[in-house]
Amino acid sequence: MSQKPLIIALSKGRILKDTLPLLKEAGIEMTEDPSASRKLIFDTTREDVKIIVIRATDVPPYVQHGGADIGVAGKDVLMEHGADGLFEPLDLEIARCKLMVAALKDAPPVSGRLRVATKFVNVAKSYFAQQGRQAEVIKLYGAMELAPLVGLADRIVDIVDTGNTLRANGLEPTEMIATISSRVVVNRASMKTRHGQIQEILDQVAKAVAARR
Ligand code: PRT
Ligand code: MG
Repeated sequence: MSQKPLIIALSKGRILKDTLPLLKEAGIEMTEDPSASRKLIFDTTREDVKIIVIRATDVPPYVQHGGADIGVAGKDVLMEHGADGLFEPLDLEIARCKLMVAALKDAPPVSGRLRVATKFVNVAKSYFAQQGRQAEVIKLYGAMELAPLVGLADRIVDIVDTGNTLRANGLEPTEMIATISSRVVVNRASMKTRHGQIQEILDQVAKAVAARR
């Protein structure tokens, strides 16, 4: 049977590092070290599976539009992108962190319109709207922590793990939006047309996740 290979999308960094041991339990191992290569598509020990390595924020659109059948993405990235065209069948319980609002330490409450800097524009807008708070959301692509220091924003919405990055910049978390971990997402059409192949992988990975608890 020479069906086209199943494509799994992972992002460089902690998701790749923490997902590979789980995929190994499904008999899927990369045959080449991706950090030592400029390639973007990689063979695995399973002839019917390839792995692509892309930006974290590109995983949802790749899977949604069928560039990959399966992907792994942080819940933060999925919340920001939206769930259109994606199944989210499995929590891998890796790359855990929190999505939080933060402010300058001991910042006074803001009356009226809050200026919020973040790369999570959709999440921030809906969070403040839900609370009936007026917010002007400023889209940034990095160094969110800087924005309150230079008066660009009153608050930021960002990922917090240890809190060291906030502390190092004189900031503190003020509100928790969501607890985050990485999820498996599956293209809706692939889930139907390649159900057996995908479900088998999901079952084996789920077992590996459970075994670590
Ligand atoms: O770096 P790039 O722009 O390519 O993409 P990315 O930053 O989204 O990728 P990556 O690999 O950094 O993160 C992938 C996923 O890991 C995120 O989508 C989260 O779901 C999850 N994750 C877990 C984290 C962290 N922990 C984390 N600590 N993502 C980012 N951070 C950063 C955070 O942005 C902040 O700058 O680390 C800093 C905070 O860490 P502490 O420990 O100082 O609080
Ligand atoms: Mg990063």
